[in-house]
Amino acid sequence: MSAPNIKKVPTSPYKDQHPGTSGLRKKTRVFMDNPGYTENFIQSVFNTLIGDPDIDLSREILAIGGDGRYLNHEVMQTILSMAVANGFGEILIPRRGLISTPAMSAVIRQRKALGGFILTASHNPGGKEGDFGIKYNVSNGGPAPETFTQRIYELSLSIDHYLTAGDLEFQINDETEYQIGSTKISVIDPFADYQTVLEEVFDFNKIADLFKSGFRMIFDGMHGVTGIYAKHFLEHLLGAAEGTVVRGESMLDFGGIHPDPNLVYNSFLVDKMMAEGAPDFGAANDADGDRNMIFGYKLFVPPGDSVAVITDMASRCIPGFKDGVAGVARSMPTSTALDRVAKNLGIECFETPTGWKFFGNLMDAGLCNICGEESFGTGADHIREKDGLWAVLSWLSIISETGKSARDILMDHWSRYGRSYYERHDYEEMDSDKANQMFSDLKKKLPGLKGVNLSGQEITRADEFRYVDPVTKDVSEHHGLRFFLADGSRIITRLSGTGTKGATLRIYLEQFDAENIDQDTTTMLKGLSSMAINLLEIPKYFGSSKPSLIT
Ligand code: VG1
Ligand code: CO
Repeated sequence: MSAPNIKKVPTSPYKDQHPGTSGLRKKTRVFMDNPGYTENFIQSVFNTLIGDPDIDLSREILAIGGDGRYLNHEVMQTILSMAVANGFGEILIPRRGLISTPAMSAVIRQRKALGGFILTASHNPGGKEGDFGIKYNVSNGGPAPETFTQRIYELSLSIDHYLTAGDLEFQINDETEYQIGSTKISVIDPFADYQTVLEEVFDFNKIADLFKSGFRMIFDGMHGVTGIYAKHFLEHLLGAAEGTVVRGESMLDFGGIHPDPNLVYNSFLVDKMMAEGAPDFGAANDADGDRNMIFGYKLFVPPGDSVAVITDMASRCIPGFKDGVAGVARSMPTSTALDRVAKNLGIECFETPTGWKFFGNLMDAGLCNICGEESFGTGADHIREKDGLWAVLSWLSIISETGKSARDILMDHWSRYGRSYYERHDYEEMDSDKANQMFSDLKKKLPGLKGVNLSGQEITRADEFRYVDPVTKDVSEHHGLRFFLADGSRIITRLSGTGTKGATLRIYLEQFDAENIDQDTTTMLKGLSSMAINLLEIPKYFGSSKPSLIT
């Protein structure tokens, strides 16, 4: 193509472009119906980069890809044109513009890119009436840290123009390289870099032997982007039977399903794995492939336990950890199962705010290698994102090395360490004013709650979680209210930063039992759940006390 015709387009700011827990997420229509909405945000990211005196875009590489949801293609073309106009040296595009969040993290790291856009609203539904989103990841491959997202937001409030090379239609379907003006466009393989980093961690031959022995699994791609990865890795490279991957084709609206792998939104897999004659192992990923749900035969493995088991078994079963695990981290509301393993291994367990962006500094500094979140996120320092496929390969490695079933592995774990019964109760699409009122009322009550008796149990501590990054010393505040009870149980509440309608209140419940390890979670947590409803006065603010989602 010839030299691009660069245009400076006047625009006026939108006031709501504050990236949340992970990226900017809105209803798809917000991106479609508001002129310049996408362009303003993208230019604000570029302006944040340009504002750094050490950065010269003409010497930098930018990666762009997405989870295949509605608008993926259009926004991809918009960003390409803007990246050319802003003078990037090279732009990397995965074939057909499709890439998972973990694979994008690998691309950025392996190719030393300055950063990358991932077009996804992650586990949120897609389609014209669903959600769209844009994540920006920085040069370590991880989500932009808070200081960076804050700067994007500030610049978005005063933006007055953006640069574009116009309505060019970029060829992104086949692997190729071409030049537009001074920018090189490289359409790349979406698997290669990711495969390189995974092969450094896992023994693929060993996992292949497991499948050769007749081991059966089911992988549910939920019509997001991970289906193509699961087919490539599990069926083609590791020899899992054809048909192992179900709902594997990427679809614009994910076939109408809510691509969030939990017990409610993925009842499809629950039904398959809880049935007589179920396969030995089951897993699902969310739309952009960073979340995972794991099942053994007729057994759900809770995410907080999954990361604890993987950490406990890593040095024995996963070659990348043969020298041991340096440290681990979990988000504050996540179950303390991981803390007990860390204690046993004699390593540190860091407690961070919710969102993967807080793990990056710890990993970069070599302080931790394995991380987990209660929201079905598990991962390690081979990249800087949570990684659904990594969790699956970790379990397959443990199963193949120990020769035990996932069920026996989890039961052994609980009998050695005890079990944290754990549940998250969500109240979705609530009135935002009422939710904010509830939080401000509760915060005022915090100092007086210590020693208060709650249905027979004393509150031993009540506070608001505040995080000081051990590496940068950056302080991050308002990350949830915590209530600790005399028997060690915890009630935690915070507002979601990924919703796109009203407020979503999350209540996290955790109760430890050293001996009774095979009880029903809901029954075990009944008492704690009603204590939480009373303590937080849910009916007073929201009318009903019934959560809309329990995971
Ligand atoms: C939720 C989860 C959080 C996760 C985030 C992004 O955030 O609770 O643990 O990191 O989603 O996940 P919030 O603020 O709604 O609670 V993903 O897979 O959507 O990028
Ligand atoms: Co996701």
